Amino acid sequence: MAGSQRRVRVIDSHTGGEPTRVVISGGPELGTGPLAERLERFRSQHDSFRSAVVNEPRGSDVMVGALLCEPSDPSCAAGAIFFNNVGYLGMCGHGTIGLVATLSYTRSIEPGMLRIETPVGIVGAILHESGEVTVNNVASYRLAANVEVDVGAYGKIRGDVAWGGNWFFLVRDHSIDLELAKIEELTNFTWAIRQALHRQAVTGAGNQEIDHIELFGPSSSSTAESKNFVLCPGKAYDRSPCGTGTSAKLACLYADGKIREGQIWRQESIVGSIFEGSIAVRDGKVYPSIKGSAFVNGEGELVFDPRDPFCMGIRS
Ligand code: PYC
Repeated sequence: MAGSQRRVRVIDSHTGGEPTRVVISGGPELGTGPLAERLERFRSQHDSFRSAVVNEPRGSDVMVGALLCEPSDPSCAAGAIFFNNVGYLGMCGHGTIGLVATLSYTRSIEPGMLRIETPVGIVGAILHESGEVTVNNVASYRLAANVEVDVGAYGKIRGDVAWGGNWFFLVRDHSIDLELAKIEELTNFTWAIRQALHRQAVTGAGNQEIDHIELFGPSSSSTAESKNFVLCPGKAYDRSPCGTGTSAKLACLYADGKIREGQIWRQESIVGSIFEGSIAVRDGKVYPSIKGSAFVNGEGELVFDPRDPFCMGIRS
């Protein structure tokens, strides 16, 4: 029977508590061309593979997958398509840090600079001698400030719509403490905001759905400027400070004149992990950099047994 079982080699890591499962080999054949096109092939022809890798019983709602791909741009060391329990991510900051730590673990890269192709563009990364990783993200911007949404029983809530590689609704004004003990309340509140945005047709550019909701509050650590809670598209919360969410925050801070080029912004997550963010401005565009650490915590083969009724994951 072992001969008919498909095997998929993966390396697991976590970045500030948020897991990344990198598919090293055994993934679907997506052909060549830009990663945005290969992502569409992944979505339309191999979506069950996504579910098999990250959903229960092999994964969990919080697991983020990264399919390691041959880049179409020869200047890139690697390409990656990120995915989660319900679909695909344009970019993923914690996942890119996890990917770089994984490539270092497999000795595919040495400390220094590299470029990584993603479906939303090429991002830069620096693997520091310390093992920390800086991600130089895609250009990020605030699309709309102080947008009011009617969130039913929660009343009217105001927030900014911003792009950091994914679409975010960023809320400062709310009354829930950002504490792990309040996870259920935070999840219900942010899920209600997401549904309200959908009902009221508040979207990102080109009518793209805003599928990440980010709340801010004071940091519990004297070493961070702010703490966040980020609700991801599949209703799991980000254990890390969210690389693309911190990028969206940096773009809003810049738009408000609250951060200058090179200034450090430390973003604490709901579990207490910290990313160090800063921005560079080129041709009027804001390019965030996010520095953090990831640790490899697992390595192995996923076994796809055709007799297993849940072989391709439990899909909601
Ligand atoms: O770090 O960008 C991020 C991210 C997105 C979703 C989960 N993490």
